[in-house]
Order: sequence, then C-alpha cells, then structure tokens
Amino acid sequence: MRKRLTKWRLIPLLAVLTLVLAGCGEPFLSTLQPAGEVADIQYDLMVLSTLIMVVVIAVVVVIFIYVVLRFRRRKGEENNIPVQVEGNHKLEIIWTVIPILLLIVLTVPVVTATFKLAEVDAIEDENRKPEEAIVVNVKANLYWWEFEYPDYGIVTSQDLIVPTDEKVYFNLISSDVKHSFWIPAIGGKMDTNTENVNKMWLEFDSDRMDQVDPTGYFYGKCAELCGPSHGLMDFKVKPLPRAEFDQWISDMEGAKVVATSDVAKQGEQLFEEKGCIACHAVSPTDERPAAARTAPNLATFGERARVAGILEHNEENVRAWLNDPETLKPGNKMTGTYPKLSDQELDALTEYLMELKVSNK
Ligand code: HEC
Ligand SMILES: [Cu+2]
Repeated sequence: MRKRLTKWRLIPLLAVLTLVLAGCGEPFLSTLQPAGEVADIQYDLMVLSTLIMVVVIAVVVVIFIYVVLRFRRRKGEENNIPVQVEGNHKLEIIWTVIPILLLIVLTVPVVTATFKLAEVDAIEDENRKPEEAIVVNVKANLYWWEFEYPDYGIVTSQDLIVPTDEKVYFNLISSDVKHSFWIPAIGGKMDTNTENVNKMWLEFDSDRMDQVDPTGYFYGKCAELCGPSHGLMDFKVKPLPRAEFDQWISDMEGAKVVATSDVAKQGEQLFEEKGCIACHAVSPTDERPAAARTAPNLATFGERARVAGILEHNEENVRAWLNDPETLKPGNKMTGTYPKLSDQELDALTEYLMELKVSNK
C-alpha cells in the first residue's frame, strides 16, 4: 500500500511538467504550428519519422511483453530447459527486410525535401525580379542580427521585415563565431558561418498570419550555442502583404531621420560626442561594407519590437540598456565602449533614439 502511494506522488510532478511544457506552444514560436511552406515540409517529415518510431517501439514492446509472459519460469517447471534455437532464417530475413523498408519510406521524402529546400538558384539568377522574389543578406553577430536588402541598398537590424506569399531568399553569414538562423514557425534552421555563405528560402503564408504575436511578429532565434548571451540572441519577424512591404521599402529608401524636440536634438549631439555614431548607423542606406557595420543599424529603432532584441520596447528599458548593457546581456560588444552616462544624458539619448522611425511620415 505504501509503495503504491509513493508512485502516485509522481502525478503532481508530471502535472506541473505538462503545464510548463504547454507554454512552449505559442503559435508565433512553435515548429508544431507551421505557418509557411518550408515549415510545412519540415513538420510533415517530423510527423512521419515520429510515427515510424512509435510504431517500431509499440511492436517491439508488445512482442517483448508477450515473450516475457509466455516464456516465464512457471511453478513446478524450474528444471525444464526449453528448446534451444540457434538461428532461424525466416525470422532473420523478416527483421532485416522490415528496417530496410522503413528506411526507404523515410529516405524518399527526406531526400526529396532536402533538394526542394535547397532550391536557391534564383539568388544568382540575373533575371530575378526583386518584386517577385526578394533576397535578404543575414549577418549574425554576438548577440544581434543584421538584415540587408541588397536589391534596394538598405540595411536594418533585429527586426526582419518580409513580404508574404512569395519566396524570400536568404544569404547567411556570421561576423564572429558560428550562429544559426531559425524562425521556428516558418522554417530553418541553418548555420551562419564566417568562411562561407549558406543559402536558404522561406515562405510566409498570408492565410496563417493570424499566428503572429499581439504586436504582429513571429519570433526568431539563434540556434547554435555561441556564448554567454546565446539565449538572448533573439530577433523578430514581421511579414507584410506585398503592397505594405513595398511601402516599407520606399519609406526606408527615403528615410531622413531628424530630431524634433530640443531634448532629442541634445540626444543627437550626444550620439556623436559619445562615439555612438562610430558603431551605429542611423540611416537605412548605410553604404559601409558589411564588415564595417559592427553594431545594429538604429534607423528604425523607435519602431522596433524590442530593445536589444529582448526587452520590451519602452523608454525605461532603453535607459536601462544604455546605463548598463552588461547586466542585461552578458558579454555583449557594446559594454564599456563609451563613458558612463549621466541621468540627463540618458534622458536625451533615449528621447532621440525613440524618435528614430521611418514610417508614418
Ligand atoms: C563599440 C561599438 C558600440 C558603441 C560605441 C556603442 N554601441 Fe550600442 N551597440 C553595439 C552593439 C554591438 C550592440 C548590440 C548588442 C547586443 O544586442 O548584443 C549595440 C546595441 C545598442 C542598442 C540596442 C539596439 C537594438 O536594435 O535594439 C542601442 C539602443 C544602442 N546600442 C545605443 C547606443 C548608444 C546610445 C551609444 C552611445 C552612448 C552606443 N550604443 C555605443 C555597439 C556599440
Ligand atoms: Cu547563439
């Protein structure tokens, strides 16, 4: 009786685990709720392989239980030696052929999908029309992301903006160590390396754009352990219908950010005096080569989903970040590169940064 009770004690533990794991199922961050063609293909492969595994395990367990019960030592038969079998052709053929068949069932769709997902010739295609299939150069850095649109000569960071219902092609590189580009609900992941360019495509299905979070974003992640703040290396993805995307592109192309209020003007001046401008561009048409762009482009900072990819986007958090980035993101590359800021300087810089927007003007 006691023993039985001990076993029941596991139930609350399992219940808590269920609750906690249920939190992993947000539709803007879940591989199990695909929202595009690539994610669909990857999801189907997962379901297929899981099904095969479950069937194999079930069959093995059933046979195992049957054998244990059927051939157990019975009372009064302790000294019986059962028939000793050495080799059985029929059985051996069966348990060799079945795995081969299962592997074929698994291989055909996997290989087909692999080739399909690797179709990126369009990136090099001279006749490619950017208005039909866009290319984004992704540069991963400790611990932030840059997105360059080479067709339009514009650069942004942390928030990836893409059109829906068409293939979006990605060139992936890293500026320091190996990272990995992953948008769980849309597809991936693929490594970003320093020594070569990896290529992939994704598609954002407009029918499933209701899966975004309340502010209109899917969540992206670094999926390769890269340092102490790897878990904080997030980015956000906003899919827009083509017309709105085109509008965003033309806003970006024509963006001329000017500080309006006096405090913001002061902030703008501090931005130069404190050396922020040496790392951060504030114009989306940043013409420096990729290697020279060592910090997030801040042209759209005022309309970002997050501060530094992780904090809720409000003035308090901008201040907190500028005051002490190290506590918020250990090991980041901004810590200690500028003198300690006074309260008044923090206010001015925050006001200036929050005014950096390209749309609605
Ligand atoms: C040595 C280069 C460097 C200097 C100087 C620098 N930063 Fe940064 N900054 C970075 C890097 C790198 C990041 C990305 C950190 C991360 O997320 O890991 C960053 C992140 C930020 C962010 C968050 C960006 C986002 O998209 O959410 C803001 C805001 C910012 N810096 C403002 C400033 C201001 C204001 C100054 C001047 C007082 C400054 N930075 C000085 C390199 C620099
Ligand atoms: Cu990482």
